[in-house]
Amino acid sequence: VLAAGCGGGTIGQGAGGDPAAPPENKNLVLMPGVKAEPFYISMQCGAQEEAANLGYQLTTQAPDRFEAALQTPIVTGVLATRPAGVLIAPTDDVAMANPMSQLKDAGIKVVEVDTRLQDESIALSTVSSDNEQGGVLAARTVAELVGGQGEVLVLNTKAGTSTTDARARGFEQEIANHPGITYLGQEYTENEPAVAAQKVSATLAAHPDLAAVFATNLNSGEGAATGLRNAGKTEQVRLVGFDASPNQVEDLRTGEVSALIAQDPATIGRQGVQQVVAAIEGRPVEREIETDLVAITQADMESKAQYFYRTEC
Ligand code: T6T
Repeated sequence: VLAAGCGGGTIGQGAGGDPAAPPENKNLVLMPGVKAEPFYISMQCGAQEEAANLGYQLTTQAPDRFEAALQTPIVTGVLATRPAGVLIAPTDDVAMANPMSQLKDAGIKVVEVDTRLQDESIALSTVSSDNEQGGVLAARTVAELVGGQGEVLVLNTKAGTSTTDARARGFEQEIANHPGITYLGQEYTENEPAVAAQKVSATLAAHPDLAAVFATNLNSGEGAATGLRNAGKTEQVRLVGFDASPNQVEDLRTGEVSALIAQDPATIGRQGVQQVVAAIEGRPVEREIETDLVAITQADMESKAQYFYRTEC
């Protein structure tokens, strides 16, 4: 199999090659979990900037929905173009192992950004927030907002999403330390805002005294806010959401959201590029890199505007 983009020169580069000789293939591909979504757009901005700094070209390819069945053919297509390295947010912690291992077997350097596989032998590095700790932080924030009393729901996205599973796990562990809180368990939204809104309505019908909702990501948070608005319950129910999209930030400003746990996706993108380039150039790579999380409330939102996500670079 010939490597595309290696016209006339040496094919091998990076680890195992001559570290003094610059690699000829300087193409990187970023594969976010879903297209046109502020978390991943912000990640792309950071990644593009860092790739340009380091003299690499970075393109982005993402599925229309956060779904392994849609991301798999994208990975297969990228494989055929033989980039030197990829940054990928696997949409399922098991189903994406097979397509990603094909990248690795082809000698392409693989770095995970945001989400990860259960199989730790495929990616060289994983750059993400401490999602479990983020769930703990969300639980403490919820407990404080409701004065340690009342019924609480978690809106998760899709089982098999490593990040949101970890957030829900951290939340469940911490909320158990608050005996006045009745934990209603978690509902899955399939990462669709409309499903999130509908799960909130259904929960309110069964639990009219619902005190709080923790939404484990952007789409479930935006959908939960819609569900509360539709039911006229934004004053009664405290909503804490992961991420900081423009809609989420606007809902925080109006008080319909009580707190946001923002990530630092631009830094995830930048660090991901640094790691994949280190691998390509035969330098040491860090297996795990953790980026910041910050809780934002209406009271401190003006001083934390640098954490708001972007919709363009
Ligand atoms: O919360 C982020 C990301 O961390 C998660 O893995 C999937 O959902 C988001 O992209 C937000 O929609």
